[in-house]
Amino acid sequence: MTPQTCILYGAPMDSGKRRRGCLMGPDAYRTAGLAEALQGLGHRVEDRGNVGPAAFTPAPHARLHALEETIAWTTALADAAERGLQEGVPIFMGGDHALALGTVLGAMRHADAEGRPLFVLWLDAHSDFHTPATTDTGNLHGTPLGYVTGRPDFDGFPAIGTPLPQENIAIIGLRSVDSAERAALQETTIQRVDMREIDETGIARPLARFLDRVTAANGMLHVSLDVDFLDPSVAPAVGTTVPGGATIREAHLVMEMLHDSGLMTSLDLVELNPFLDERGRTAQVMVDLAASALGRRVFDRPTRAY
Ligand code: B3U
Ligand code: MN
Ligand code: MN
Repeated sequence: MTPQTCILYGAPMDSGKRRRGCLMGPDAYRTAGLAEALQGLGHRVEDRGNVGPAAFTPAPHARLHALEETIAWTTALADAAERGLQEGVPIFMGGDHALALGTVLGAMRHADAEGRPLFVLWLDAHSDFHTPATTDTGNLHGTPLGYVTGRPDFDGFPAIGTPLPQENIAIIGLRSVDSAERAALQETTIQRVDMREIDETGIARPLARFLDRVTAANGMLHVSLDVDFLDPSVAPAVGTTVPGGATIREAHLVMEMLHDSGLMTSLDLVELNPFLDERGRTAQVMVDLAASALGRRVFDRPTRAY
């Protein structure tokens, strides 16, 4: 296995939704031994501490929750992602999924500078394809894919330049999509893989189809792993549990295929809410999944019981 430089950033962002607790995520990953797990695989690991939002002035908003704070995080995280990608594989320890407004933007800037296309793999029960105008909840963690693909109404957010092409995105694990998102998604070429398709064909086939496209384009690949991609029975520490999610086995297979492909250039670990966890088990599952994405093999994973 080729050793890599893994650069850990804590992103204790909690502004993407109302239910609090994701700000404890980075320390839960540290406590569960993310750095040590990656070091144990032979990688160089640097924990750069936590990113913080740029300066902001909160203002009341009729519909959107914590808009100014979310914009401030977006600015800071885009910079961190862009810098991290120049030096290694940045891994963002979230924080809620609104952090991907920034990390994907930073990855887009980096890919642009490299003259390579960026692809995004979104592992999630939700499609996160809202805009600030379509969200029912006002929770901006439901909007990052809308933002990076250039959908309208992201006033105040950093300009995204050239939008991420829809055909460079796959969302795997879908089982909770709002009607406005569904209508918008159906007009796109985003590869949408719901739990039914996974049940019918297995998870490897649609993932391989996507990874083949990344390889053919010599693309960079940002992976955004939402805790709720997993079934709540194995990953309870998330505010938006949706039954019927991926199993531990399916999730590890995804991560192992990502590693085998050699394509992943950056990673988000999002929506872990340690306040809702059971003795750290969800944090440990997420650490194990990250380790699989960075080369841990099944025969050297006898470490712990869930
Ligand atoms: N689509 C809903 C629910 C949701 C999206 N992302 C998460 N939950 N984690 C919304 O609020 O936009
Ligand atoms: Mn999400
Ligand atoms: Mn989700």
